[in-house]
Amino acid sequence: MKKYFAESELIINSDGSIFHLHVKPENLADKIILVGDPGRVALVSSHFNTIENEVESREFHSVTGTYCGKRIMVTSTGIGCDNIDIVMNEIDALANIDFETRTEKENHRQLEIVRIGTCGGLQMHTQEGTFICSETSIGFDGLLNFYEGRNSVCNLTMERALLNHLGWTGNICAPAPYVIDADEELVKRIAQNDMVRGITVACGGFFGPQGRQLRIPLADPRQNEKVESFEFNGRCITNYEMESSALAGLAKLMGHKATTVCMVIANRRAGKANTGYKNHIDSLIRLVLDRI
Ligand code: R1P
Ligand code: URA
Repeated sequence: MKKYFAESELIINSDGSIFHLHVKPENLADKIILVGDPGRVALVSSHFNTIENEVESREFHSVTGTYCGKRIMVTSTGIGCDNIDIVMNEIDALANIDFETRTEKENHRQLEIVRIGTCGGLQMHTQEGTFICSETSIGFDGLLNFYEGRNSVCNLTMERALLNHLGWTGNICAPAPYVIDADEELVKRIAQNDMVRGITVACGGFFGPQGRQLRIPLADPRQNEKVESFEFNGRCITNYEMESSALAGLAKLMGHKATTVCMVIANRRAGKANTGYKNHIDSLIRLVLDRI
């Protein structure tokens, strides 16, 4: 018998839309662009040729439309992996659960999801303005550990190598970092030859978890030095942001294709940041719209 999703587990608003996003099943597109900043939704949808739906609730702002004949939905997630848990579960429910019967649909619908964000660069070749496509994401956030299939989708050898390299024990590594490879075909198509293909660490915070110390000391003052020097099969960690791990992990568990592309706005090695990035991120948006 098919599993029935109770009202408390799958919350549907009275207008038939999903609880947080307020999107209805008919407005979900197969191609989805996620952005952190709700203001970035207007930038993405300004390139759309037609718009069929626009809805806003809390930090979640969604626009569905078409770009060069492709039906795309752009949604803002706000900051952090906790919000990615909400957005991924709700878009997957919109795609794969029948809201009338509250049961899973017969045929799986696969979505293609690209997150466009900003990040901190960790290597000399990831200076401000560089576009990085995450081939692999490392979660310092712990979210995926709450899902049963975590070990079946993670790169456990790389996880162990990273933990040994960091030398973390006790509270700082509980839960341990998880390592997830993005969809290979999607990375190839989105990154092409003009983006760095990187290993991205997604952190559960912008300051301490990214080794940024202001007034209070860090548990591991050498964190960034260790993260920057980690090597696995000739690859190094390129950037820090705050969502790509949960996105890559949940997409794998749910059977969707996903990756993250970010523009570097701060290079941690050089100690430099650029807050005037709004125009340059538009070039990244155009590349993704053409390639998704
Ligand atoms: C922190 O400033 C935020 O910027 C990055 C981080 O992942 C975090 O969400 O991405 P967005 O620019 O997409 O928000
Ligand atoms: N976003 C992050 O999460 N970190 C940075 O350093 C810059 C943008």
